[in-house]
Amino acid sequence: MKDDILRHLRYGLGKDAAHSSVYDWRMALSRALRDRMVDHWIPSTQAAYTDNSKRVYYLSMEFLIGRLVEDMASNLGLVEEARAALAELDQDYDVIVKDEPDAALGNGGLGRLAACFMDSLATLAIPAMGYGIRYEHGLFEQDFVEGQQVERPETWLQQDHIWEFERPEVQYMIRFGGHVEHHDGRAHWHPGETVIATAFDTPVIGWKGRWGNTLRLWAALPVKVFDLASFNRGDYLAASRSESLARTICRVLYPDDTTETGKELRLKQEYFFTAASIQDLIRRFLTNNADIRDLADHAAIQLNDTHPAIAGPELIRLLVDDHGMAMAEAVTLARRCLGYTNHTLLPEALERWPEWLFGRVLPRHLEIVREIEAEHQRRFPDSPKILDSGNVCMGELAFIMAHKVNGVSALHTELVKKTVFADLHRIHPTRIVNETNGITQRRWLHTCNPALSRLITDTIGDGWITDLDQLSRLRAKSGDPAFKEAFMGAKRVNKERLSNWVNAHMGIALDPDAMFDVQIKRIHEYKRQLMNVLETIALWMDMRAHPNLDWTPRVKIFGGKAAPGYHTAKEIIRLINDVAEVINADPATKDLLKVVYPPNYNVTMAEVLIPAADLSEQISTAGKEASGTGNMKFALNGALTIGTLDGANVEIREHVGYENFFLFGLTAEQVVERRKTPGYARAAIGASPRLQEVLRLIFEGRFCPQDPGRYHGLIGMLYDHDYFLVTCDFDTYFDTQRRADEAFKHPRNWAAMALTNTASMGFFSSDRTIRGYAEDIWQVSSHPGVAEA
Ligand code: 26V
Repeated sequence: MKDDILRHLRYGLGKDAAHSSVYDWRMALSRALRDRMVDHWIPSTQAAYTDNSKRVYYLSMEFLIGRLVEDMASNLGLVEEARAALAELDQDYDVIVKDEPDAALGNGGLGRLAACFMDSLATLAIPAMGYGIRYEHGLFEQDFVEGQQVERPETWLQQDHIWEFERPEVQYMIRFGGHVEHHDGRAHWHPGETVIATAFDTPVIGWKGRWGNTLRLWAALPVKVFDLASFNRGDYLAASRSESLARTICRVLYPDDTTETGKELRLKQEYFFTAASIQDLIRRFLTNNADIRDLADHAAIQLNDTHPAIAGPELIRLLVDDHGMAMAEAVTLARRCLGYTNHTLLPEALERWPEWLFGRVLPRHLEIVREIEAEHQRRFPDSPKILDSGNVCMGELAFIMAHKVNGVSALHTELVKKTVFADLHRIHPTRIVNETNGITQRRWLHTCNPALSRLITDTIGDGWITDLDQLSRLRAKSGDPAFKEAFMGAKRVNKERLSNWVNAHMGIALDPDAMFDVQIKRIHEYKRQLMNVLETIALWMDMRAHPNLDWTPRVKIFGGKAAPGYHTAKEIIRLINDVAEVINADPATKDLLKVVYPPNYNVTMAEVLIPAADLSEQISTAGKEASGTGNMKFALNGALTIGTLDGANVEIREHVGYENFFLFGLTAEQVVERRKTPGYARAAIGASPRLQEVLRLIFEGRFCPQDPGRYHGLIGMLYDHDYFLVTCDFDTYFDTQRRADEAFKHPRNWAAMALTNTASMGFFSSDRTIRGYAEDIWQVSSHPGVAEA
């Protein structure tokens, strides 16, 4: 390893050891690791090819992979070797891995799930390919200026991204616009513009290198670099038109995960990567197989939400227009290949494209959608429509074109059946299935929490790394004082690590003995960060009013970004920061309460925050959070959850035991009922002197004396349009927090609850989720694996 690092330093980077920066060392280490990855990757790829295995194609607009060096070293079992080699070269492994930028090609849960799935697919040796977009700029970076979110472009590709291999030989023409002619019994699409999709491949190696898959991200190239004829005619814009479309299409990740944008560029991004992926998988199929009618026996295509839902019409287009298949047969074959995962019930996040826009960008696809619609309406006259009120409804399209549709938690799947797809579920009663989300324990325990990981392995061996159910053997230890002490010792190490980080980066001194209470996720009204900050204020007021009570010291930690155009979410961010400033400066509560909101929350920050948490905030309005996956990461790392009966919280609580979970709040059904009661928010506020007091304080400008009216809009909203029922759940939330305070005063008891959480999380491994998809949706099996290189 040492020789390899030095060789890469010299011949890959043109540097000698004496004059190398941390960046140079990181590049050299990464290349040395990459060589070893390739030795597992190529045999896997070859084996899948020679065996003509059925492959999974996971189509996703987002892959939130984060840093890779540690993950790769860990999956290859090379962490200690790399550390030792670098030490001999007078370099610190931990410093070097922290130099890596975080690849943020996703917004949140949906993108991170895709990354966890890639890890599990490789570990389970299921031949698979992830397909997505190689954005030039990932999710924006967040700064706070006077407490307000400011966005800066993210620039991960300004450094060499050495994990990827450019594949200039893999290119597909992607066409847009123009018109369609029908003659010779065929459709002929004459596009208005064309770009080239070209591939960049990143190997994804599973545990101990038993198998390797590929994450293939598409970038766009112009068909003509420059149109000299137009330029010479003086038409300078036309001369670079193709270049400018190619440059914009992969330029930036859309940072808004709720509001329907209706932006043409987003539709083009979706079609661009989907069309390239479908062409690519058909080409791969045809190198090994003669009859396109066998495609479904070799390709399972999974749509990560509706973003790639154009895959249905695109596949049909290729089958009919290029392979001469009859339309009805093509629809049936496409359906046998396709599965669709729904990740949200929020109506504003369900994609709908104005028909005129859709037809302008994809005229042939609009014809095909009409045929799919006509065929479905003929068979099921009372079916909901894909083409509805001048829109193309991508949810209905994905549902009708998939042989299986899945929700991401038990509760969410039931709600999918009862709400968004109730009518389609009646027509196709066996199509909807549940695959509760999961997380990879390799990144979210083994790598991010070395202290706890070591303790677990010393206690039960390392089988849990690929079989998380083995953690249940820790349950017997909940009465073992020595083990509980060691368990809380690991937590303590992580809390100190976080305290040092907060002190260094924000100048706030934390007490590692305080309860670390963490809410990290995108800022959304339905996730109710607002309720958390209101509770923080209420607690602070109580502490000031009764200084001699036996308070449990708390650190309230927030993290998360708001979509740049989401005004209310940005106000909530500002309020948290304003409240933090006032509370952190209060001498009366300085040993009891701190509020910390580090800017630019991302995967890397999560890896530090989650292992250090005592309490995990999962407090969404019931019925709104499809699953959540952060909730699983916290519980796995021994945090207790305070939460509502929403998403996967329901199943987490079943697994860890009701007594080890702080439950509060209205149920999904009660939420629906309560909204029908006129004036429900004013009634809830009227019944809660504590909430009145908190709202009064904010309204009077206690947290922004220089601009006292700053939050009048936000408070007014709570009185009159509290759609997410912050006011209704506030009192029970406050009381439940006090129960958590009480429990935290009994460390041995708390330790037993915390370790029971860890011990009960086997079910929430993404390995289990992927096995579920493989059996219920994809009909694929694990490969025996390749010999270790
Ligand atoms: C929607 C849109 C709408 C148009 C603009 C761009 C864009 C980007 C993403 C989305 C979908 C957001 C859906 C989502 O992220 N759902 C989350 O999925 C997680 C994984 O299943 C789940 O744990 C979370 O509860 C759910 O909110």
